[in-house]
Amino acid sequence: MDLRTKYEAAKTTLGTHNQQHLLNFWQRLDENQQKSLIEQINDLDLEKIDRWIKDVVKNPEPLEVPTEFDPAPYYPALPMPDMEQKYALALEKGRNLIREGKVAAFVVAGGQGTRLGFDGPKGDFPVTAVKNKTLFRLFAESIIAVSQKYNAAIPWYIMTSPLNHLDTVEIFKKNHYFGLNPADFFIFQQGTLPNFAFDGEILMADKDTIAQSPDGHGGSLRALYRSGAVEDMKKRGIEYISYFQIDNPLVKVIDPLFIGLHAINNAQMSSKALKKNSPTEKVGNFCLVNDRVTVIEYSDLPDEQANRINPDGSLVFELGSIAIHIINTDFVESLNKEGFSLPLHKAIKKIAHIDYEGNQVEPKEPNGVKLETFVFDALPLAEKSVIFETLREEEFAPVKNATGVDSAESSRQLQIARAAAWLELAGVKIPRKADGSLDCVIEIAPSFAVEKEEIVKNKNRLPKINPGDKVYID
Ligand code: UD2
Repeated sequence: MDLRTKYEAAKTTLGTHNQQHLLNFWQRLDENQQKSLIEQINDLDLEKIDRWIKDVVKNPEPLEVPTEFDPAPYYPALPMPDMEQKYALALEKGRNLIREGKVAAFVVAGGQGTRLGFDGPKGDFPVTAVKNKTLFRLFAESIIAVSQKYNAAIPWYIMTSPLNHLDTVEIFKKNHYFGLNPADFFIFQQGTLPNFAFDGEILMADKDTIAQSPDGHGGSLRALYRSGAVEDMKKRGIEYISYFQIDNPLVKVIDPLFIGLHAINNAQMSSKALKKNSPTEKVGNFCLVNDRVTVIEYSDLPDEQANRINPDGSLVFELGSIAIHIINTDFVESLNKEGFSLPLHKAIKKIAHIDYEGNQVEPKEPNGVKLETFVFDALPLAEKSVIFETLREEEFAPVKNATGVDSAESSRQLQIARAAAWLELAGVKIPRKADGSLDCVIEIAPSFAVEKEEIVKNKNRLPKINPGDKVYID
């Protein structure tokens, strides 16, 4: 089909879906721009988009919130005495699966990091307390450490988005993959979804470019499949995907106990959870809806439910999601083969675009809708799903904001506190000020320990720490 014919066909189709304005500047585009725009238009599923506009973009209450739900059962961070044997079995199982090369690491790193105010992929943000290692370097070193410990390859899959893909590839190349074997490194892009004005018109970012944004971390489930990552995993014999976010330097990238609990329960997708620090903390809540594990967003959990208290004083809905999952490769494959879809969440945003005259508009107020899918919405699609509690001080120190809560500084303090707690376990005296706060800065390299048990094992190699010291242990 020549370009003219393609244009005519697109014009007719767009006309029937009230989106003909996408071609407003056709005459002013050169041939390459015209080709690119036609490709973008042909990639739009306009039938689906019509439904999204009606059901989500223009609908003030797009998502149905379940009305009947219970708290979800979970495995506590520390086993009750009657469960100790099960935990021991699970740990052994997890370790064996890693040893057998059946586990891969997977980070979602397609987000924009706008809140952090960092210009570049968030993975390139320096986070550690002494060496200022970036998130990418820290995770790479953790993967290498686990891989050496178990004498097994642990491939690392990284999802980016069109916003940061090329920069991310460049960072890894420039840094020689931070010591990883490039053969065990697989990077791919997530999908995008068009941005809408409130009336449902698709916005144009430029005369030849449709305004689009990444399709949310839920897009990872499709992108893993479409990119060939799942096929690559199957070739390697990877059965379990250890999913984490780019923003949490304390995450146990590969956690044998979590993997083992998931595996011995024959689960398809499992989650780590934290006890919330307040009834309305801004994290998703783990619930059971129709017997399936479901995350209900904090904004959707009615206050009277959020505040419900058990007889022992604990919260009924006490568990929050911190976006750490184990997902079976087979589960991702079967979702895609069955043509699954996740609910679309809408975010009302300021979206830069061009107007009908082609002038750039930088809105001061929200002017449109971005759509996203969330990975935890796949949990109810799993027949079996395990929740494993982890401890905040052990595994959660996200870097999200420039200052204050969940900032680089708060994360750094939490990283130092965990390092200090690990050393204290091994009998090291940690200098503290009169008010009890730490009087030293400590960073433990993943090559030295990725779990506290390794610190205890390497006791004899630990330094003495004096007040005011800055110590890097590797
Ligand atoms: C997420 C969870 C929240 C809690 C918290 C823990 C949602 C809606 N909320 O909040 O419940 O678990 O994390 O830290 O998820 N990403 C992509 N592509 C996208 C969008 C995001 O790869 O299109 C990645 C992003 O790079 C990051 C992660 O997903 O690694 C989380 O994204 P976020 O910063 O938007 O999530 P947040 O902090 O709102």
